[in-house]
Amino acid sequence: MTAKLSSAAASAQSPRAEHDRMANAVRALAMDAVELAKSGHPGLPMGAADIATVLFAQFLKFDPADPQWADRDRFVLSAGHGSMLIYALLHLVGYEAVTIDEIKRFRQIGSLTPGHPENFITPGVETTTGPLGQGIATAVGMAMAERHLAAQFGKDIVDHHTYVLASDGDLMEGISHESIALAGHLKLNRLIVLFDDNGISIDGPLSLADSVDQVKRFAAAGWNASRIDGHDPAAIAAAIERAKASDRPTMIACKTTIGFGAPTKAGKSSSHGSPLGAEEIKGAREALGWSEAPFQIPTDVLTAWRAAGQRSKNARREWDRRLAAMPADGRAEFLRRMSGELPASALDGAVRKIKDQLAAAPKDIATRSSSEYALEALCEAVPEMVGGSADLTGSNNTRTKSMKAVSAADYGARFVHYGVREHGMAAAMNGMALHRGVIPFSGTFLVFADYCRPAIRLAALMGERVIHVMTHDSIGLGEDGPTHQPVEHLASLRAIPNLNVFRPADAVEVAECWQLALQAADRPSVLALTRQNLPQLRKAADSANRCAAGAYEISPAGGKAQVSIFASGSEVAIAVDAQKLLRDKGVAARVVSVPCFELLLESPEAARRSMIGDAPVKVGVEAAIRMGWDAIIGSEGVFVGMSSFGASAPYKDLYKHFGITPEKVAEAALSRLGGN
Ligand SMILES: Cc1ncc(C[n+]2csc(CCOP(=O)(O)OP(=O)(O)O)c2C)c(N)n1
Repeated sequence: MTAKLSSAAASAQSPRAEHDRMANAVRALAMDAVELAKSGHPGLPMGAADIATVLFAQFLKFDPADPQWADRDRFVLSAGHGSMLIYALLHLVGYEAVTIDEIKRFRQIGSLTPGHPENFITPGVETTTGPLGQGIATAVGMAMAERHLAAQFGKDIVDHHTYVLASDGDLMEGISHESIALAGHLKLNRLIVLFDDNGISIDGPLSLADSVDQVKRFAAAGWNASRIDGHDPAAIAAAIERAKASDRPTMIACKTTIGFGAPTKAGKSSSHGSPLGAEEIKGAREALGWSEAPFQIPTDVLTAWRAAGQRSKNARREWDRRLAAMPADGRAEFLRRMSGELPASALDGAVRKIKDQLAAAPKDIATRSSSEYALEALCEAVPEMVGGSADLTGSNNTRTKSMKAVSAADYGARFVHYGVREHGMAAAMNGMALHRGVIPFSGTFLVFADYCRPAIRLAALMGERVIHVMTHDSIGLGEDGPTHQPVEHLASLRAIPNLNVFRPADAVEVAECWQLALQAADRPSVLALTRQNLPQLRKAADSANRCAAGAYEISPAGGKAQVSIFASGSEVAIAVDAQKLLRDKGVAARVVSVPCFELLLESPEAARRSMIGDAPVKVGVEAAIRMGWDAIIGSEGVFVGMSSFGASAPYKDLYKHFGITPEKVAEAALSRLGGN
């Protein structure tokens, strides 16, 4: 415990003493804020304070006056429970919004210092973290976006690092495996992971549950990896220097003591996640030589930290100069992409062209193929779109003809082979979106949404524009059987707030849903698409985006409707056929296509009511479970769909077997009508 020796009196001039006092300021703020809040995690900030101090005071390139500076280094606190570490740092380096009062309001309603870091609340926080493993996986996407944009716009304008502070928990999570493998494969040498190697988690010593040699594990994935003393500032600085010069990503295992400085709790899980208590804090102050009152930072320490905050001013000015010296079009394009603003007229033009072509020559193809057809035009119009697939490229149809594969030799390419790594892919997409300058879209089977879910949930929470193409969206995929046939997935995705789940019915709806997904700058989208062919139901060249309301009448009753049939995706065509059968029986039915529940349920009440209508019988048709449909058809509505897992057979047989046919829909409507 070298920091123990430090005190103002010891040797205020020596760099080591200055480092210790700066790090101790972080420790003190962390233990005092957790104490005041009566909850939180002091152990990690106290243990990792030396690592963070070296990083922020000597290496990290940032401008507290402009947290969004495009070429800043990104810092991801993957172990989000240690949030007081980043709040202390942001306050100390001079992020104006993160005042000492905000530190005192740690974990209180409306504060800038919530329990876990939230990028949409606190300036300087790059991504929401808390679910372990997500941060490091998100950082991989940030590092990918950095390399991609550097390749496209040049290193004069994009040239920064992504630093991650990761804990034992982050590295035990399975997602870390996917992410470090991808980063190693792509040789993301601007990615530097500082592993807070304290050997402690909640249950106690790591030895209870883990014996992985993390250095060997990262090395096996193609990283530089080394072990250092995480309380030795010179060793930390030297390791970061080496990392910056590397041609591969780097992991530095920094051996630390959790709760460093706490007299009885240091090195123990008791310092991990609860206030230390008054006695322990008193002892820690003595051990660290920190005599200040809670939340007091002595002038010399604050001055040193504020100077660290101004360290990148020159780099910032030079970058501004280089940006100004760029050719005007390149500069405008770079700034547009980083702002997240779409090339609106190019996008509108592309969608119009797709719809005109479909009106002229309708396509009875699978919606996954319609999506590929749309993407050919969309990706040309929107150059920030970067596609990908988790090893299902030929099935997801997310690669357009002109897209080359991203590799260590070609970061400027626009298609990512994520490998069989759905979770790592979804988190990397979050990182790309958070970095800005890229709109990531990617593919897997809808049933594997479960493998992506924690990252999709975070995208929704953060309000990030990532677009998941999820094909093979029902029993309609056929022979692969129930392991591959999603049944509950639409409902479970619709349960995530701030996520648009699109299930387009034909090629025209696909183009419209793609447009809506791209335009939703503050939420992620899922496009659920079919494997099987579907008829193109929309033959007219509508200029309006009819899917924008979430639902619309695709086939009117031609009089007062006795039955309203609501359906999504592949079942809309079934509903339209059922409508004909009903008409033959003298029953007027209307068919409403519901490509997006969320947009329908968010629309103004009058519009929603009129779309749902007042036909005495309401029928919902979707080859999935009923959950969620009652919001449209009511609890008395008739639902034709799935109530069990699927089965393995040709898809037409499955639709018959499970009773999702025009005849069954008509029958269900008639029997309810008769019963009324
Ligand atoms: C996915 C996930 N599972 C569980 C948790 C609850 N949790 C918070 S911290 C932690 C482990 C703490 O160990 P470590 O990561 O080594 O952090 P340290 O004890 O060093 O602060 C756990 C299980 C979580 N945040 N995320």
